[in-house]
Amino acid sequence: MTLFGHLDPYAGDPILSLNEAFQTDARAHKVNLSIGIYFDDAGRIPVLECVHLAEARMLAEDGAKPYLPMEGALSMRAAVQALLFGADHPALGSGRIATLQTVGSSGGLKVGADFIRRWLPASEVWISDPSWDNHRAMFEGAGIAVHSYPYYDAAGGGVRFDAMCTALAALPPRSVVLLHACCHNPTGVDLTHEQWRALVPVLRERQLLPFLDLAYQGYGDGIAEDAFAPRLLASEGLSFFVANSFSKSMSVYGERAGALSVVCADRDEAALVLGQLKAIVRRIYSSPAIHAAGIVSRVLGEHDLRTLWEADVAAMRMRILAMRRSLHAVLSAKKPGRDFGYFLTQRGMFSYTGLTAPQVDRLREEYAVYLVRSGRICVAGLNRGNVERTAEAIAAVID
Ligand code: KET
Repeated sequence: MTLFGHLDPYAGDPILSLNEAFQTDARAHKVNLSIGIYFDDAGRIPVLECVHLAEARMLAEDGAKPYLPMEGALSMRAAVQALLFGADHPALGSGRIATLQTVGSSGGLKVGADFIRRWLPASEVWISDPSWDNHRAMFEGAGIAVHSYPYYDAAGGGVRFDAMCTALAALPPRSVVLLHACCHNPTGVDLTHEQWRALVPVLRERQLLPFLDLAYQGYGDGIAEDAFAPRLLASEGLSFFVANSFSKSMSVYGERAGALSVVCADRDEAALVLGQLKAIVRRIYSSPAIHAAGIVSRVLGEHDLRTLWEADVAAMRMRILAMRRSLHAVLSAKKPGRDFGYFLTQRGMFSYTGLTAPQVDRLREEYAVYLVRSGRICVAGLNRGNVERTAEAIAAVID
């Protein structure tokens, strides 16, 4: 009897393992639409100039690298609050937001999940149908039951908003509702401003606890525009969580830069919440990364870097839109009579193509085009050199 012989073999992660498989594919013409990473027109992960300059300034200072506090760097936490809610938002002045720097927004989701398990033990979590695969895994991993609410309308391509509200209105009080603040993953289909506004009374009347995931800020309509949901919920006086990421918006995936903010009833409650979030962090990873904090606080806080960043985010968003138009044009020409309008209306990095798992397998095996088996494509993996070929491959596998 060995100690570990009884382990189940790991089946792999639907996104990360596919991305690993892509790396080992020897075909030169391979196309990676699997993972939510922004690639530039040359197919590279860009190093944004603002990030490069922030790092150069940090190096020039030759600073020591102490442990950060459990809650992360104060400069980053303050900058995150202003970014998410707007510097003038009354919720900032009232001190009712507890924000901590986390290990990516994944860290924020995990810390939030552990907090919910500990302090709201009767609460269960509802995620959209469909959602990012890891949402279910993370909350279940924290010992919380996870359910789903109606979201994507496969027939019409929009949101099943009435069904969603009806389902949420029937939940037990204090249920946690996971909502994508912008650029819904995997569908690219977001709530409109009117729908967000209509959701507020449902959340309030049922005393639900919204948990916003804001991983793609700037890829939808703009940096401030994509923060519409947290700003609205804070203005409406709701209490909620928001986990946000800089992985995509600053192209710093491996730095693990993210944050968790909890909007509370008042300053005293926020202090209580922050204290317990710190206790949770201490038990998982003790404190977050100082390099991530240095990058984010500088890019957000130093005027010249901020200006560069905003221009870069706009350029990344526009390039994705151009790829959406190219994909739409080639597919519409190849398959007349079929409606590919969803490529143009879906927002952010992802499009939900409706491709079936066998079609996805054919794309990978015969055409070296990688996408997750749900039919989600990362549009940011397309560029002027591969978009036509990719569209032709998609056209070839759909009947
Ligand atoms: N939330 C969502 C909705 C999300 O898509 C990701 C990453 C994260 C959180 C995690 O981000 P981070 O701040 O880096 O911890 N999504 C892409 C990569 C992944 O699956 O990890 C993806 O969906 O491809």
